[in-house]
Amino acid sequence: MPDQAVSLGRSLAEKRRQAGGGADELPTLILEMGLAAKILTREIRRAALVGNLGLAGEQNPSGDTQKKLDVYSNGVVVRAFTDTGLVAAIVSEEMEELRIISCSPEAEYLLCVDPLDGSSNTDINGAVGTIFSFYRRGVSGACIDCEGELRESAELVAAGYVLYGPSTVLVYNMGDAVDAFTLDDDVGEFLLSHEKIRCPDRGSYYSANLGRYHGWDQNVRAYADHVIEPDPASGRPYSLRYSGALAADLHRVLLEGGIYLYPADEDYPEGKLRLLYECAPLAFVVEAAGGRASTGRGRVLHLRAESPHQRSPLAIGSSDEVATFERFVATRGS
Ligand code: AFP
Repeated sequence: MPDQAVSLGRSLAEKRRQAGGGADELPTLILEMGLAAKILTREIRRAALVGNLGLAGEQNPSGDTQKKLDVYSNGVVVRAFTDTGLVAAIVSEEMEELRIISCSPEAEYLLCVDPLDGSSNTDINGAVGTIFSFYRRGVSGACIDCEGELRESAELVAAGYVLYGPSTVLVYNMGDAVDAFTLDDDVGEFLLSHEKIRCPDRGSYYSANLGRYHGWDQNVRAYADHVIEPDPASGRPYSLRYSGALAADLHRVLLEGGIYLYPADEDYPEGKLRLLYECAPLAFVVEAAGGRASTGRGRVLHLRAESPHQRSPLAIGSSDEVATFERFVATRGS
């Protein structure tokens, strides 16, 4: 460990000091997410030994059968943020309705979360994640009206993800820069490992479920054909990387460049991924790192959520790669 290790807590305290102190509670919320991530790290690692793998039996609001770890993770996150007194309501992949937590004036934030992203990977010891975002409420001290509280994505104030892989990494943006903290198991702290991350403008990885190729629009299929067409001058063919966990695939693209795609298809005419707790939070991170996040036809962060589990197509990653995808979508018709 370097002598000058910077913990998540110290880094957040420094950011709060630089912002002049004040009542902004975002650092407290990010720190709380860090605590939830430590608990989830422990549970994910020992799940096979304590009977916590496999199905729980219930379906979530998106129609996916919940894993035991989905249910556990949702419980950990909801309890963590209920206790802060700062969160008015939570939208979670694992809960049908927006959950009202507090109507007090201090409860200024709305949390949108996918507690365990990529849960099909749990039983095979693959990478999984937690994706989160915080919106500041327009009105405080009044009880929440479910639809009215779904803020425009552009009004996000902080977002990030936790990736549970060979190590646990927490990546977040509070509106200034994208930093990553890696959990040091021995110290028990998230320590700064990647500061002010910049997403490369170009990259030669692409990430998509090619099994859905025949359900895509011809323009999307043309793009998928384009990236594997050999053209050494432009770095093609690109290499395919797809794990089934958005947080893991996104992390590669953020650090090494490339593009992650989940376009609309015959089964998912609006796209499969959920706007509030998958697309928008990652768009907020990637754009702050100089990348781009698009539906194929416009910025993800310009979308307004009309319902908690609204879906959206997503193309995210290096700015040039996503711009090329948008050109295919725009010029080839659909
Ligand atoms: P959940 O496990 O949270 O439902 O997330 C899975 C996911 O939304 C995203 O993480 C993956 O990239 C994508 O779906 C995988 O979908 P396919 O199985 O259709 O490729």
